[in-house]
Amino acid sequence: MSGKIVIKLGGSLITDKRTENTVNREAVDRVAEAIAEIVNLGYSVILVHGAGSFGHILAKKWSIDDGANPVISVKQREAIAQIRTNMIELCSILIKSLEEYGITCRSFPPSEWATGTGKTFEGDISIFAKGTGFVPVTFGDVVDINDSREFGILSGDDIMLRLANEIEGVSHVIFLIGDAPGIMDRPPGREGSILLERWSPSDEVDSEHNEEIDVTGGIRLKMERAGEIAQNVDDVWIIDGRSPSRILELLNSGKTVGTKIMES
Ligand code: IP8
Repeated sequence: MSGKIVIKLGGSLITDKRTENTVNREAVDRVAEAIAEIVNLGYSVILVHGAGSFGHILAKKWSIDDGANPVISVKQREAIAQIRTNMIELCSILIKSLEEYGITCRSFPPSEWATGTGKTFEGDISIFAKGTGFVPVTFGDVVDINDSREFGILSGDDIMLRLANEIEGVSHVIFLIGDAPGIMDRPPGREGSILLERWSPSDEVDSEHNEEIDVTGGIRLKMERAGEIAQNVDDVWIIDGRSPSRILELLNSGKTVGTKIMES
């Protein structure tokens, strides 16, 4: 089998979003096992992961997404160094788990290859298409900005869009989330909420998932970027990462439990 798959592991899946620097090892190991199976089937996989409690809590506390603030700049610089260290640590936990399943990975921290935030950030995306024999892994991060803001938060969702659009031959783009089976018609957990099996950017939904601690926009940004990716890629899905075997089911049968994102 062949094909290129870009997968994002949401921060709310791989960490406990409410407690600083707390990894959800069980979720990481389960996803790593499924990814190893996909790689062993012959697919080439590119991984992106979110920050969860390794990034959002400190970023919110020191308003890192608003850029440099002279009143608290010393504290902001300390927080940036800490967040970058945290993100490298989270990435290495994921990589270690993948290595235990026999998968070789290489980490590409955005603070080293990207500048600017949002979907027009600058950086050489082609580094993710070059290597063979390893799975490239990157993540949402604090990056430098070449204007008066000086720094900001680059979300893994924006990186997903650029990877999906600029790397040739991407067949599937999958966003794994940690709190629902896919996009729900109303906030997950609210009584009567149901899974939307298909969603297009022209459909209105009242879907908020755990947003209050997220500096980059939570499920809304994911949906927006997934909708943009669906203009170019046929198989774009938001799936429950707590059941990662659904990715394999999707690859084998063309369908699974989750939300398929449609072109608008
Ligand atoms: O969780 C955010 O990335 P995301 C990155 O992919 C930081 O949106 C450092 C908060």
